[in-house]
Amino acid sequence: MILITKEKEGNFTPFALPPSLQLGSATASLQIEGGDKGNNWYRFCEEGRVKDGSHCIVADDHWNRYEEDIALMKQLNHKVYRMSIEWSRIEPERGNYLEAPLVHYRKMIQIMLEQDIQPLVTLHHFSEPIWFEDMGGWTNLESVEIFTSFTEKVVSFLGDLVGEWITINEPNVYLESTYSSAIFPPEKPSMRNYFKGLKNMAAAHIMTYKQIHHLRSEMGFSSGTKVGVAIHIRVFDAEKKGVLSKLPRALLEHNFHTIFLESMIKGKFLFPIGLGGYPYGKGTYCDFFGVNYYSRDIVKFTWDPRRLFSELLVRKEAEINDMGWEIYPEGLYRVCEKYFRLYKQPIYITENGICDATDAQRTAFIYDHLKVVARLVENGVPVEKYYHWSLLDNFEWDEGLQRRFGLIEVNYETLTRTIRRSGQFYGELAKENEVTEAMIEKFLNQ
Ligand code: IFM
Repeated sequence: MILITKEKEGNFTPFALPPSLQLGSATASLQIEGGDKGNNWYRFCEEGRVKDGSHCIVADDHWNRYEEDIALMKQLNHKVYRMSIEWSRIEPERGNYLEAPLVHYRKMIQIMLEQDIQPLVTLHHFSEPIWFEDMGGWTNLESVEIFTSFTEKVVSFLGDLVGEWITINEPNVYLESTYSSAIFPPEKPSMRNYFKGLKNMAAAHIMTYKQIHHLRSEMGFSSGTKVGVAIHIRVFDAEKKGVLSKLPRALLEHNFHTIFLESMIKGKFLFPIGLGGYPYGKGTYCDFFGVNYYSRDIVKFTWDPRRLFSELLVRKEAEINDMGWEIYPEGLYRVCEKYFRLYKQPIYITENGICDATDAQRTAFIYDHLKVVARLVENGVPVEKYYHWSLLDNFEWDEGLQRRFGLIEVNYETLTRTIRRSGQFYGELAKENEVTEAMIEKFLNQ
């Protein structure tokens, strides 16, 4: 059953995707691989802290089933795929690097390339070795050097196959969830640590940006190296017009978006992680603008400094997904248009997707968001790649396995994969590069 609101029914019209746009999907190692006990999320699960009581130790068993999963990507006509490397597999103890897992990732990537699927590889996607968390994680100044060494190992081993890298995924969500709302391990709230972590993550990003370019050019690649970060960008709209609503909105904008973007793209460290200077030199430390877009929040003033004087609400009449997030495709337009104007970089939509267990909303979600992408490109905003989150249902961090983001459904008892109707739609769209009347009849108007 497709859940289409009355206003929407019959409003679907054909459209073409820009010929240069490449479609695919995204995942993260911890959320799909299973089998690794050296990371901090394994410990979090062992301590029974996941909301639905589920565990990441098996997840989708992608570590063993990656060939089947790559075949599914191919079936869905992927041109690109975003994946991540599980740090604790490579460096289970500080300074002790293992080659076998790198060989495994290499094989995985080789199979993808044989299928003409171009990888974009993330080096840090939330999970990290237990020893790293225990030394204070990103709040420890040593984290910069440690992460740079890890990056060197990985890129030296895989850099001949992979030209496109994301250093850190959603540093803003990582820090917010670790130190502000503290729903991620080690669940110790501290705004001081939020900013300490941010300063080190920004430094690590700049160092590894330079390092990846250096390593690839030493390997003889004079072009094709693209390095960036994937920032989670939300639309924050003030609840009311007055200053009491505008102020917390502006604060959030600054602390959740601007400080991250300015430091990681331009090298500019704004207050409170700096005074607007460039401690690592003025430059451009991203080759694309990586945006993870999901939703918007309405910001309401509240007398609570620990919450940065803001409370996040959802518009009353909004259509929401299973997580309660507003479905707001126009936000993707607003975000890409705004940041292209500011940073003038090609855009990769490194994540965009919906939590929808019954698959009632996902097809229309894909239709609406890709239509926005087509409009952006038509209006001169260069969106080059779109990675749907996610290929498969997976382990949604503190929410556990109950949350369903996949184009492909995973049965957690049998680990069987089944392409959802929305996945079929996405696959057809990727093949045809357009939404046709026939596709609208088949997938949307029923
Ligand atoms: O599952 C996460 C992903 O790891 C990071 N971005 C948001 C997704 C959905 O919550």
